[in-house]
Amino acid sequence: MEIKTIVTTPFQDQKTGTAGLRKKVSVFSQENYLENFIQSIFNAVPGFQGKTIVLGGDGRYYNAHAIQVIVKMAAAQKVGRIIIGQNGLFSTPAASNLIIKRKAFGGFILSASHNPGGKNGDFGIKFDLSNGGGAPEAVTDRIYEETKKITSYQIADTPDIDISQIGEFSVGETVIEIVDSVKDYVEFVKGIFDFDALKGLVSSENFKMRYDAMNGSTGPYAVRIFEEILGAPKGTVLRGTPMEDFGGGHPDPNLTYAKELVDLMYSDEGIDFGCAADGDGDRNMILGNHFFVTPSDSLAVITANYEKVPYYKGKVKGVARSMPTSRALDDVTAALGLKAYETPTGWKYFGSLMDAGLISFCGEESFGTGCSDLREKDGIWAILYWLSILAATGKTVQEVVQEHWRRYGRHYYLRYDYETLETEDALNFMDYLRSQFGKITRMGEETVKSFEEWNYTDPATGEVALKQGIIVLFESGSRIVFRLSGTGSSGKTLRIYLEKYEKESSRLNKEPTEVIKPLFEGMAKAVSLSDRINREYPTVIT
Ligand code: G16
Repeated sequence: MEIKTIVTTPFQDQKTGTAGLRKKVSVFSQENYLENFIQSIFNAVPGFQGKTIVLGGDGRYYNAHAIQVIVKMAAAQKVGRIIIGQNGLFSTPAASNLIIKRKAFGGFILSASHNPGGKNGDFGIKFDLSNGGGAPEAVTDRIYEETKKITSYQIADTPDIDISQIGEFSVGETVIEIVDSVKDYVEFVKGIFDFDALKGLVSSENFKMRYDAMNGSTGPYAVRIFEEILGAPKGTVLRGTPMEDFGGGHPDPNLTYAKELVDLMYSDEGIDFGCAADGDGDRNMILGNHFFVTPSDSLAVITANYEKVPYYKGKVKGVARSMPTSRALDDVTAALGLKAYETPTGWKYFGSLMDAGLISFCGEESFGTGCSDLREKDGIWAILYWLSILAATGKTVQEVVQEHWRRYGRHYYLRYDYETLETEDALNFMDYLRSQFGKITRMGEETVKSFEEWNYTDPATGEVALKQGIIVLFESGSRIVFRLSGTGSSGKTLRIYLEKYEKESSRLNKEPTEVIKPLFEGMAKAVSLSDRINREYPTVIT
């Protein structure tokens, strides 16, 4: 097998964001763009030779091509073994599980997660380390440095491989192992949850659930777990076929993009439990009948009920949330005497806390929840966890959450996203906010207690991440966070996270929009939001 060295020139825009490199397919399909990035990973992270790696993705457009390129480039590096999901499919948590289980050196996850797919959509690559989690910033910075100075890459001159059949064969010195994408992940969740108890609930005639796979990677996982193993009727899994363009949809499980599921849950069909996962299966949404659980509340409820999942009984010592995630979790950790950690946005920041044994659960307001048994967030894990709570308590989703609010109070919470802003407007706005630290003392009815930049020091590694968001804390306990997204593929996305705490029992069941509105309006006026970002309305409110 001949190994070719191809001369190339660097691209200047291969800096990874919150979760890997995400770009439009048209950007990735420029000559040598993908190859440069992959070679930069090999250059920045020595030691691939002879080792095992995991490779797969969410089935979006460009995955099939990228897999062939990565196989040939990995063969050129004399990687020992490449474990590939059949047809190239792995959900992100399933890939993380395999990296850990097979003690792999790392993994390439091909996904732009919840971003739209197809020829005109996004593609992405995330490099995970041997702990099964996204490479930390120290590593991604090294990769970025390599992308800026790369002059050539190596690639094996060999035909494309067949990834449609389970089995093993070789490309040069590299063994290719095509595996059932679902099997190991099913074993993983079976090791955590009581499948007999879950079967009792899920297969019961009195319980109806729907799982929206959004035509992403989790369809086959959900069919196997919910329909085939737990006995839910056929048709429980909606949009279960993975598609290159996610059926033209936006595979993000929230009230806007999983609208059909939401409509079903708010109809008179009498569905008890609704859930969805995103394109690569790491995000999740939980719904009850006529009821939506915010991701921040979901994390708090999961933590508050950890003794209901026998596997976690007595095991949970600490829990983490990303900074913008509501502080509902903090009430629970304080009451249960658990250690609480606050990290920057992005799952990779939880990894070191897990590696240090500090946390068992973690979550983000962006529909991410997970556990330290993996290093990626995990939609199906969260869904099985919720089903376990329902099975153990015999309560509905709504009853579980409302009981939680009565005990701990409710953190009303909304996130306003302003997508594809002009980069200059967005950056200027953040600088303007900085210029107002200590100057703005009131926003509408609220009195400002503090207004500052949030910087982070990892308690396990001492690593520092600066400027991870701007926080306005009010005397009332309300809070607003501003930050720019690190996952967008064009322009800038401004996220504004608004939170208001309520303990008074008569005010626990209000509409979040109604409760948050004055907080938003007071802020918008105080900082002249629309004028500064040149945008009247948010693109999405979640
Ligand atoms: C967004 C979310 C983050 C999340 C990240 C990656 O980042 O706000 O909480 O960690 O996406 O999520 P996924 O892997 O599901 O794409 P950002 O920087 O756009 O806010």
